[in-house]
Amino acid sequence: MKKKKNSDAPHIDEHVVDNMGKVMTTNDGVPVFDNNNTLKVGDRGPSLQQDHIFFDKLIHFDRERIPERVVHARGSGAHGVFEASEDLSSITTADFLKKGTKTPVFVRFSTVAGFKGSTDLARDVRGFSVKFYTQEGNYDLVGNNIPVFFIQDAMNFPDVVHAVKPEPNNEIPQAASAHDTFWDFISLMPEAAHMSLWVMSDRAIPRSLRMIEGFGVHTFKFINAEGKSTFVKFHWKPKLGVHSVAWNEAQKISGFDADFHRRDLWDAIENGQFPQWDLGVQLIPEEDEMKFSFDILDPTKIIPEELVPVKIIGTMTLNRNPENFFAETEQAAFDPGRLVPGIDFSDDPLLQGRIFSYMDTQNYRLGGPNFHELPINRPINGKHNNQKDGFSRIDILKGNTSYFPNSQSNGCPYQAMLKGEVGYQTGKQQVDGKKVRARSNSFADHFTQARLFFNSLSAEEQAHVINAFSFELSKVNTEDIRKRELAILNQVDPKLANAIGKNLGLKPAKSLDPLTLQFARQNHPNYPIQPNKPEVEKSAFLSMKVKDNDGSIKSRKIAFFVDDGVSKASVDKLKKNLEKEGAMVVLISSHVGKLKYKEGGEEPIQHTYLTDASVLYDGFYTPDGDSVAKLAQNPDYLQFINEGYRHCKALAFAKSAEQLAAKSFIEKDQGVIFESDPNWINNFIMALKKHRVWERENSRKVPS
Ligand code: HDE
Repeated sequence: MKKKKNSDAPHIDEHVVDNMGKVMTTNDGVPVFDNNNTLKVGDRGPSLQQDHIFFDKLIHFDRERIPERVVHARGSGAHGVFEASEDLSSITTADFLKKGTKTPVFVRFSTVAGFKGSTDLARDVRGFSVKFYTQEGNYDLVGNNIPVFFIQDAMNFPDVVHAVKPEPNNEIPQAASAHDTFWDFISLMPEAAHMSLWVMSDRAIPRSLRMIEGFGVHTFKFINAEGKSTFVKFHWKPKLGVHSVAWNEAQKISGFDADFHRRDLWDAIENGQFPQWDLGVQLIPEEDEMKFSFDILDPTKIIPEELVPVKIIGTMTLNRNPENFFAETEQAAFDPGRLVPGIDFSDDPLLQGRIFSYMDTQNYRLGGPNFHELPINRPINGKHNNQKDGFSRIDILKGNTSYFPNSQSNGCPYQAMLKGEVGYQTGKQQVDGKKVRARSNSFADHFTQARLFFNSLSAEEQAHVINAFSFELSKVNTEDIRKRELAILNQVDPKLANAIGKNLGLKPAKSLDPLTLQFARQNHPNYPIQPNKPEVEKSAFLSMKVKDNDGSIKSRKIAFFVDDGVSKASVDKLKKNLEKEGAMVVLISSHVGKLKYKEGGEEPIQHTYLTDASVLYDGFYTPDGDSVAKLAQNPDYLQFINEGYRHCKALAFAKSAEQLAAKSFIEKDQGVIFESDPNWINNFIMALKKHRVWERENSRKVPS
């Protein structure tokens, strides 16, 4: 497919270099005659120090790596466009939010804990960073796929990161929270209870980056033309729905394809299946700041959508893969401090700390203060100021002034206010108080919303949370840590704590561990306090369970088990119906090369029982043909279908292949579909739309 240029972002396109048909040169543009041999004294003699061409090549190579991000090191990016759909003019002056405005964007998704080369399917939060190249400068919405955070104050951030990262003595484990130091920290910080439930839920093991929600997490402010503020929470809602894999599956995907999410995003965009999200906002008038049972400045709290509905204000479409991973995805610098007129910070103490950290980290990671000039970071409307010099300066400033005020350049660049223009305006806010290092009492309820989250999940999702906690805490070596965490979970919900306790051989304590209490009282001396009565006990928006008559199979991957002699008619019949719904069919055979059809004719094939595994697919079909007899003898095939069944996926069998189900551990249910069933194609599609037959999970854990 021919690459589409993103004409919306010419500042990036103009830097794309095409080597096609060009002679190789040094970095100074000198044509290279021989790129195979260093300069030597005789063809068997020592090399010469005057080989400037060789040094030019090696010196660059020696410096190819830059420091990876200290968190969110592993990421995947894509370009796209955001189109605003609502009139928000009474609430914000933000130009890019004016109805009908189209703004180019670059998005980077990431995991948090793992190193740059770690697996995509780690149990972890996903970063969801969006850079809007607006006409009023760049705006970065640097969020996550989980709406709350572990900690309330930025001061604890390096600690929570050190705790989750590989332990410092042996640098084990990679991209995993299932170890002592993480749970040591979490079990001493009751404020982490809410987020820890989200990370132990299926949200932390997405099926695809195209199927995650995004949240700004903190409360921000919209500012209107009169300078009036409205509090705002940002939400990204994926058009494909929110879906996850099973934990057993996630662990196997990490082995079969550590790039599973990166590949999925790349392939979808290359195939023209552009992922889309609606951008939604929860708007809270300034006067309502203190109206809720929780504090809207506390980043460990959500505002349930039942209290403040999410209003959709636009749609983002990702439609172009980067040309070059390093130049774009790796060098992209996001910063929650990068705001445009009409948007402002709230006083959330976690957000306040972030305002400093990102610019600082980027100055270090990207080698100095000129990272704004890299094509991926450049504002589309240009930048004009008196800042100059520094490592790797790209812009060439004209004239003899680089100060303000000046008369020599007619006072330019001028301040917006001097010509009656509106630049960035901070929302007016009355601030009055003593300087203190302290935490507000309104931040001291740590369990009510953790309970709200757990109560809002389906029975299957709750079971997954219990299993995830049991897995992680079983990997913890220190029993005191397990006990402390169980005591925290007992405050959230005894059902949850007892179920996990059973798996750990421990009875959860009734009250918090004295050590946990000691740490909590450092922030809230009268801890625990009596929490306010919550407005809602359940929120319908927190569960990922697919509702009846909902769901889609667009871009889902369905494996067809074939071999030489398979019936083309049988393959084509289902393939046509699945493709009509937007799904992708992949043929899997015993060899690559050409597949021979029973009816004659051949088809190129690239996937085999050797290269692939059930965990890489959403559903399965075994068509008719002479291939059925071969599959009956193929243990890899049987493993495929057993594992697909164990992971609660839909499986369909053509008539002559129905007997193969009997050779496996598969039992008939609503996700196991036989061609002899009436309406089988429709039933298969319906089962795929449900994403998983989770009900199968507990009763049918089959060997695979
Ligand atoms: Fe970040 N975070 N963070 N963070 N964060 C970084 O910035 C930091 C927090 C988030 O795709 C770093 O350029 C502090 C919350 C994303 O490039 C660093 C605190 C949320 C990304 C940093 C937080 C995030 C980062 C590392 C607490 C969700 C990836 C490299 C005060 C709303 C951006 C970099 C990308 C990256 C600091 C907390 C999201 C070190 C100090 C809460 C998505 O600056």
